[in-house]
Order: sequence, then C-alpha cells, then structure tokens
Amino acid sequence: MRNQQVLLASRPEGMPQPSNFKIVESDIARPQPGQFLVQTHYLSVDPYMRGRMRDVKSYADPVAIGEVMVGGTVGKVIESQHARYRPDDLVVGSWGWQSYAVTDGKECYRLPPSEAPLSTALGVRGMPGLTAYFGLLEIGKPQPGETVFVTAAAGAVGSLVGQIAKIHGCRVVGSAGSDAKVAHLIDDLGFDVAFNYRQSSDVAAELYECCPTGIDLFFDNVGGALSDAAFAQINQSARVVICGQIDQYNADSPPQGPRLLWHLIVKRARVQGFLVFDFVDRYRHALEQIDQWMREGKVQYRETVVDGLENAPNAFIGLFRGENLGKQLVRLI
Ligand code: NAP
Ligand code: FER
Repeated sequence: MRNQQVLLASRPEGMPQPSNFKIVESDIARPQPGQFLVQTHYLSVDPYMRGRMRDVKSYADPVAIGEVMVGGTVGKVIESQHARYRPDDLVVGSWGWQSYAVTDGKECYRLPPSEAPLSTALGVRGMPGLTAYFGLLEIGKPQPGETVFVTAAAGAVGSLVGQIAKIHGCRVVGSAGSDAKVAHLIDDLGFDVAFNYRQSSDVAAELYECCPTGIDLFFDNVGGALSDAAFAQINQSARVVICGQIDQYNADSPPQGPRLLWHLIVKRARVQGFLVFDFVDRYRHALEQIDQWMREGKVQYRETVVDGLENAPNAFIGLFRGENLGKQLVRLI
C-alpha cells in the first residue's frame, strides 16, 4: 500500500494547467496515539481552490508549493489510535487530494448511517448544499411570488438554490452554459425559465425576456457580464447575494467593468457576500431539512464523477469550462 498525492507544483497564471500539479507516491504513515489512518473514497474539486493556488491569504492560507492540494474528502477509517474513530467508520473531512491520510480528526466528522450515497456528503448534503441553503434563505430571504435569478444554475450550488427558491414559492430563472443544462433546469429541476448564456449575443436582452417584471433576488455565482446584466434589472428592495464570482477567478488583475452601483441607490437594494462557514452552528438543522426535501422528491441532485486521483487536476480545470453537471467529484475507489 502506497499513498498517492497531488501536490501544487506551481502557481497558475490565468486558467490552471495540468502542469501546475504534480503526482507523487510515498509510504503510508502509521497513525500515532490520537490519530487515525483514512482511505479516500471521494474527493471534491471546487471553484474556491483556484483562490488557494494564489499566494494571497484571505479566509484561509494559500497552499504552499509542494504541499498537497486542499479539499473536502470522504473516506473510511483503516486503522485507528483515536478514541472516537474505529476501523470502517465513514468520515467526512478535508485531508485533500491524496489516497490515504493520517489525521487527528480535527475538521472531520463521522457520517451517520444514511440511505444517501457517501458522495453526497461533498455535494447536496455537504458544503455546496449548505451554501445554497444559507445563501438563499438567510442572505437572500426569498418571498413567495418573487423572481429569483441564479447564475451557474446547473452547478452544485446553483441547482439547489433554484430548487429551494421554488419550494419557497418563487419564480425561478437560471443561466447555464449549454442547451443540455438549460433543458435539465427546466425539465428536471422545475426552473420556470432558463437560458444558455454562452449562445447568447445579448445576455441583457435574454435576461429581460426571462424576467419581464424584473429581478427581486439575484443569487450570483459568476460575476462579469452576467452580473452586469442582472444589476441593471433589479427591482425595488432587491437582494443581491454574492456567493461566487467564478468568471473572475482566473483573472490576474481585477477586471474593470461598467460601474453599476448606482442601481442600488434608485432601487434601495442590498448586496451582500457571505461564506458558508459563518453558519457552521446551524449545519445540522439545514442538512435535516435538505434530507427531508430529498425524501419528499422536492430536491434532486446530479453528480459528475471522474475516476482516479490522477484525473483530479483535469476535473478541477473542467469547472472553469463548465464540464460538470451538478457536483464535480473524483472517485478513488
Ligand atoms: P459549480 O457551479 O458546480 O461549477 C462551476 C460552474 O460555473 C461550471 O459548471 C460552469 O457552468 C460555471 N462557470 C465556469 N466559468 C464560468 C464563467 N466564466 N462564466 C459563467 N459561468 C461559468 O461550482 P459550485 O461548487 O457550485 O460553486 C458555484 C459558485 O459558488 C462558485 O462561484 C463558488 O466559488 C461559489 N461558492 C461560494 C461559497 C461561499 O461560501 N460563498 C461556497 C461554495 C461555492 P456553465 O456551464 O454554466 O458555464
Ligand atoms: C468559494 C469562494 C471563495 C468558497 C470560499 C471562498 C467555500 C473563500 C475564499 C477565501 O478564503 O479566500 O466558493 O467556498
């Protein structure tokens, strides 16, 4: 048994490249008292990791060159010298892009027995699902009858935002990067209307057609031109939830766009960013609610799974090309 790890080899300029990563093999360490050895079943690739590849501290420290890439993981305990973990326990954590890890269990939790597949702990029942839940309900505060517009709507966060907004009686509009994604939003997830922003020569006109009475709640995962179009179409007392700005994550200098903040004056609107981690005390309740919606058939999810640790870099890069439908995962075993 050898450990395989994906290390950050160099910091990307613009779009990340496979050459920014390096795969190495090493012996598996043995757990010491207070530690356990875990085998990775799935690892998550997420847009925020682009930020961790930059040499800039923000919410968290950057990944150092030569260090294992960060990220959420689920796996099984193989060997334990930890009082609270036993072999065969299923564990959710963030030991990063590697096939095995020795951990002291900080930042880990044991998965309670559940009908849901293990992988969902990284998606609909994990960080992205919680992001949709708290971002929409706590920051966006949707009201019945309101028009909600969500970008990257066919992704892990966006797909859940749209469905939760439907549960709350809203009219839901989404944008996504392919006709197949648009069809999925409308036919499978119950969005009222959606459009393919990549096929559009005039996203503002297309958005206006989708939101003839304006936008009351804009849940932004993307930024850039789509955001500009949405800001110009907000209604009085609109809420703009800044969840992500993936359009800008590969930019090497801040892009200069149209200055649209004056819309906020006229519309008495509020723009607020948030981090899912701010709501950690309330995760349990939110996950119970998401589970219930899934049991009732009100929420469904998709996963795009690639096999093999060596494919983690390309799976990550694929996020910026829209190659994923729903949550992008890497399966190791
Ligand atoms: P995701 O939506 O599953 O995957 C990213 C998607 O973004 C891609 O599938 C792609 O879909 C779209 N995209 C990529 N580049 C784009 C561009 N230049 N313009 C428009 N769309 C683009 O990822 P996720 O994990 O659910 O995250 C979604 C957003 O939420 C990200 O911005 C992320 O940073 C943010 N987020 C924030 C928090 C928080 O705590 N604030 C937590 C989790 C995630 P298309 O085919 O539609 O282009
Ligand atoms: C995300 C985008 C940004 C995210 C977190 C951040 C958890 C925070 C980044 C930082 O610490 O700089 O999608 O998801």
